[in-house]
Order: sequence, then C-alpha cells, then structure tokens
Amino acid sequence: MKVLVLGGDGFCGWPTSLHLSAKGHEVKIVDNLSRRYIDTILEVDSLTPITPIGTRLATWETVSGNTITFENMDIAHEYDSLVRLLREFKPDAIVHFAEQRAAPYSMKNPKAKRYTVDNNVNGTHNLLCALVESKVDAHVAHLGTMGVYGYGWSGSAPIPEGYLPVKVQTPEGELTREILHPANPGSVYHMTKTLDQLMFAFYAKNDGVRVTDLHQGIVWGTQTPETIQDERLINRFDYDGDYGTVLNRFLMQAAYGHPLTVHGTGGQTRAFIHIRDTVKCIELALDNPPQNGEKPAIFNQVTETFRVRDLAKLIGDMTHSEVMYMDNPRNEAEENELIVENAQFLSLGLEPTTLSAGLLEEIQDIASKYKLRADRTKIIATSKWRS
Ligand code: NAD
Ligand code: USQ
Repeated sequence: MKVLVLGGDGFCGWPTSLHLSAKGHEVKIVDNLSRRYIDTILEVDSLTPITPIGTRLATWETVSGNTITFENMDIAHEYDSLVRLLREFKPDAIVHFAEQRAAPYSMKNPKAKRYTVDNNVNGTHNLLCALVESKVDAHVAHLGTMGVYGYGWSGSAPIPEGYLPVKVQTPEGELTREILHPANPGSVYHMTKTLDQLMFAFYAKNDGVRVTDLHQGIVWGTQTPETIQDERLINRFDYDGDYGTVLNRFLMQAAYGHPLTVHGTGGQTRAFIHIRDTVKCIELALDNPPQNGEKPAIFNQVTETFRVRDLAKLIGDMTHSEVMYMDNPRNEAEENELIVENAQFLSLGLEPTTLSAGLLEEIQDIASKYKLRADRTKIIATSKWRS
C-alpha cells in the first residue's frame, strides 16, 4: 500500500511510519515540524534525545533498507501543495496525526486556543476537500480521542464505539436510530476533535470519502520494535506540564526524584494504550477500511482504564516516590467511572500490552536512562482552564 502519514515526525506518527515501512508499505511523511518548534518556544525538549527528521530517515534506510520520503508542509495552510501531493503520490491510505494535540497547551492563552482550532479544524477540512478535488480515493485513518465522549455523561454504561442507538417516541410509534455519541469535550483541543467528527460524517455522506476515526486513549510508553533498533530512531517522550501525558509524566517524575503530581483528588479515570499497540491498531485499521458511501468507521483505541491516583500509588510504591496532591489546574470532574467498549480491535487480533508488562521496562530503559535531560522547572503543569 502507498501510505501518506500526516504528522509522521510526532510521538505516534514516527513509530507508525517505521512500523508501516517495516511491513513493506511505501511510506511518505508529511509534517511541518511544528511540534519541534513549539518545544523551542516553550523552552523544553523531549526527555529522549530525538534526532532531526533527516537523520531519522537516513538511519532507517541504513537499518532496514527501506526508504521513507518526507515533505515539509503545513496541511492547515498549504492547500494547493496538498492537492498537488495527493495527485502525485496517489496514496491508498492516509494516516492523519497532524494536529496540535495537548489539552493544556490548547488552554494556555487566547493565542494557543486560536492556533489549536485554526490548525486542527483547517488541517482536517483541507485534507477532506483536497481528496475530493484531486479525486484520490484514499482511506483516511484519523487519530481522534476518547475525550470526545467526555467523562461521566452515561454513568456506568459502557461507552460505545462511536455510535449510540437511540429510541425516539413519535405519533406513529417508536423510531430506532443510531447517532454519533453526544460530544462533551473538556478542552479546546478536545473540542477540535469533536468538530473533526462532523466533517468526517459530512464528507463520507456527501462525497463517499472513506474514513476511520480512531478514538484513542492516553498513549504511554516510548519504544516500538522499530524505534529501538538504533538510538537515532528513538521516539519522543514529552514530560513537561503542557505536553507530557499523565502516565509518562509519573514515570519520569519517579525516576527524577520529583513527587508525582496528581491533579485534584486523582479520582479521574482515563483510558490508556501503549505506543506499541497504537502502531498495531493503525495497521489493523488500514487493513480493514470502510466502503465508499459508508458512514465513518469508529474504533475505541484503548486497552485499559485507570484512575489517576491509583496510577500514582502503583508507581509510587514501585519506586518509593512521594505523591503530591495539587490544586487541579483543569476544569474537570473530580471523580468519574469509565467503562469503554473496545471489542472491534480485539476481534481483529490486537493483543494488548498491559501496564504490568510494560512499566518496568519504561522506568529502567527510558525514564532512568534519560532523567538528567529533564528540566525541573518544566514539570509542574501551569496552564489553567480558568484564569
Ligand atoms: P505530536 O504533537 O507528537 O505529533 C503531531 C505531529 O503533527 C507533529 O510532528 C507536528 O509537527 C505535526 N503537525 C501538527 N500540525 C501540523 C500541520 N498543520 N501540518 C503538518 N504537520 C503538522 O502528537 P502525537 O502524540 O503523536 O499525537 C498524534 C495524533 O494522535 C494527534 O492528532 C492526537 O490528537 C492523537 N492522539 C494522541 C494521544 C497521545 O496520548 N499522544 C492520544 C490520543 C490521540
Ligand atoms: N493529570 C494529573 N497529573 C499530571 C498530568 C495529568 O493528575 O501531572 C491528570 C489530568 O488532570 C487528567 C488526566 O490526568 O485528568 C489525563 O491528563 P493527560 O494530560 O494525560 O491527558 P489529556 O489531557 O486527556 O490528553 C492526552 C493527549 C491527547 C489525547 C488524550 C486522550 O495529550 O492528545 O487526545 O490524552 S483522552 O484523554 O483519552 O481523551
């Protein structure tokens, strides 16, 4: 398959590109390197020593014998170039990771809010519009988020995979329908993913664009079988208060000797997936595209759920680290239950990497090894949901 990976220099995109290339697909990465630039602005760096994209690609060619090509393009603003690229490369599939993905960054200030909406909504719409204009019938696999459902909306009922069956009483009797699960975003970033969903539904219905939307949980871990082959292929590891996600942050904090930063009571329950499973899920999604004219396929890309304070206790006990309960900078429910349906990926053969299996490796091989690269002043989350 010819696969275009939008956002292929990022945390999920880089290991996915390598995995698809290792599986024999022809991969082209498109990325405007904005994630690296935001690190420069925030004066922070990946805990792991990621190399420039040119070094990454040259190393992969040496290690695997496979070539991945690269084009530096802003998909939110270089529409004509995107149309040209689709016509030239003629992808069979497009994996769309190219969005601003941090909730705290998206709430930092008005500039960051507006950037996140402009970048994510324009980027997704440009892609859909460009597919129609170029007449390229590529399957789009988009990385969405569990956060589109929100937390606590349906109590203890399992969150379905995208669509909710509803019954409506009418004078003629009861109607049964299937609707997109109501959206309940918890940040400007999550809001852009709910807007993406509507654009996918429209373009699938109107133009027959084939879309799979992957509602992914919080990704943890760093390495995959491909990125581990040479240190110059290492994946990024964000630990700072804006981009670091909770489990990787706790692992880094434990290794560094910083108390584990639990927001509020830590009663928030969230869904998780290891990066090794992310890349497998994307391969499975590409192997099982919807047909033209079908509504977007939606998969919940998650393997486990945990309460934040339970994660802190687990890691704290393993590493003898203190746990610090802080005022929550976010506006979110203090406690929530979360039961998520994920039967589709399991039925396609996904064998999840569990927390118990991957945790020790992550602490020893990544967090401890690179802890001296961390900047202590960047650890506490400072972006607030309300001023
Ligand atoms: P990331 O920031 O590491 O990677 C995103 C990549 O896209 C970056 O390399 C960035 O430079 C690029 N990009 C952004 N805007 C672009 C544009 N306009 N044009 C071209 N390139 C652009 O993020 P990630 O963690 O790899 O996440 C990838 C996707 O997966 C995101 O859409 C995110 O919402 C989703 N996701 C991530 C997680 C997670 O825990 N990391 C969980 C669920 C969903
Ligand atoms: N949290 C802490 N302490 C920390 C950091 C976070 O208690 O030091 C808490 C947060 O308050 C929140 C939970 O942990 O309740 C998760 O926060 P997070 O930063 O790990 O995850 P989130 O902001 O939801 O975003 C991440 C990714 C995003 C993806 C999302 C998947 O950055 O791209 O879409 O996970 S999900 O959460 O399932 O929507």
